[in-house]
Amino acid sequence: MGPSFTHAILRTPAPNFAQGLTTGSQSPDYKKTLAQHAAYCEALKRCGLALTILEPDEKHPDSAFVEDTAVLAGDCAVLARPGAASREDEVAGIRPAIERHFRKVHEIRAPGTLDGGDVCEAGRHFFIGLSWRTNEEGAAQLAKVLEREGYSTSLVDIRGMRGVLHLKSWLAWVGDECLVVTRELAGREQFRKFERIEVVDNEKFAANCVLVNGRVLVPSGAPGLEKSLAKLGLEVATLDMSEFQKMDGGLSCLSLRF
Ligand code: CIR
Repeated sequence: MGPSFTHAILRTPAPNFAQGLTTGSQSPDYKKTLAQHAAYCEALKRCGLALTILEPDEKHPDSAFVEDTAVLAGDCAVLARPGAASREDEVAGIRPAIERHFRKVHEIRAPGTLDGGDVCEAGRHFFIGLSWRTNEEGAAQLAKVLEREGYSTSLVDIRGMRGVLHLKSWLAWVGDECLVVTRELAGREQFRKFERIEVVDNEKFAANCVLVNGRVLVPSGAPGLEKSLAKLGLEVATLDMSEFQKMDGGLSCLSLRF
């Protein structure tokens, strides 16, 4: 079992979406980006969520990746402090929507940095990634808030690893005690108590999948993972994420779910 969500916050990609940060060399097509975003919104609605879709923000080409701006835990929200300078002010843009829904709103403060993509909820436990975006101070501030709220936390250092932006690029929780994880991370001590579905190397991008009200949203092109999830009795819905992947973004990054 996983959490039951009623809402999600998203932001429509701006026309200059292709000017965001990326390690890739292919430029996303804007029309296709919008179509994929619309399909993603529809998928969330089919999972029973009411959506708040914020206006495109051309000042911040990466702002469709709303997940990086906050961490949500029960009735408590923590505004993040993104580690990339070009994304820092995205938090001011998400704050009103968060404050509308959450009574308790905390924030990560300098010199801490933290991207929501580095934070993976797994029931009453949170894995917090240390990455080139999330530093030790940011992770410690978040852990303190979460522990006060009754969650346990553990740190997962991914700083020395090639080809991974955020912890959740390579890790997802799909309910109960089960994680989806890449080969590189599967052996980490922090995941020892969990059942692990390891994605094969050519489906690595699909480790960023999302459990929403009993259904797992998976990027298309990962038949192996789809099969493994189906074996666990999980319903799977696939979504074409190609244009977001060109900007190093995964499926989870496009929404804040609560
Ligand atoms: C960035 O580099 O910040 C964006 N282009 C992609 C962010 C993806 N977010 C995520 O994985 N949580």
